[in-house]
Amino acid sequence: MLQRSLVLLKPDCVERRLMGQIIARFEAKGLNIVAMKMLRVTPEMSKQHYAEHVSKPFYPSLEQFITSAPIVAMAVEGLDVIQLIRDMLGATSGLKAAPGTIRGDYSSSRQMNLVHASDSPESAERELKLYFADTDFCDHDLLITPALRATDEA
Ligand code: 3AN
Repeated sequence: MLQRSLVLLKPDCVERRLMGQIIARFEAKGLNIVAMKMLRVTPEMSKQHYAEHVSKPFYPSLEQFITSAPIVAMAVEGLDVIQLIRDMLGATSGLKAAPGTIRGDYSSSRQMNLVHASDSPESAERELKLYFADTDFCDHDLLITPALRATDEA
């Protein structure tokens, strides 16, 4: 099924100048970036984004981190892309993420794990609205789509 996922290149990714390498992995996989912006997450946005974690003991540290420097937000489109990107990222902690995954290759931390991606269609819908207005999306069919998958794979 064609889906969209909210992907964040977190402050550690921006600070470590790994943005290009991470984006390149999504592009090489054949995924389609349909919206993108750099921004600073505010404490209010953090509380909305991490609503499930707000009452947990580690939340203050998480908020401090995610608001500490700019991030890059992207809407990434592709077939079954929500689970696919989670698989590309690997386990939450870079120490546990399998080699070959983005976190497994570039992170050694649970907090500084470089990239966030939506974990379900419901999360994706909620999170995309937090970062993007309807007018931010650039819908376009890539000319190379026929080279990426068969027409009956949609
Ligand atoms: P993912 O980014 O893989 O969806 P989440 O949403 O479970 O992972 O966690 C988001 C962030 O919350 C993590 N990157 C980490 O900074 C923090 N976090 C999650 N679980 C814990 C925990 N048990 N102890 C400390 N921090 C945590």
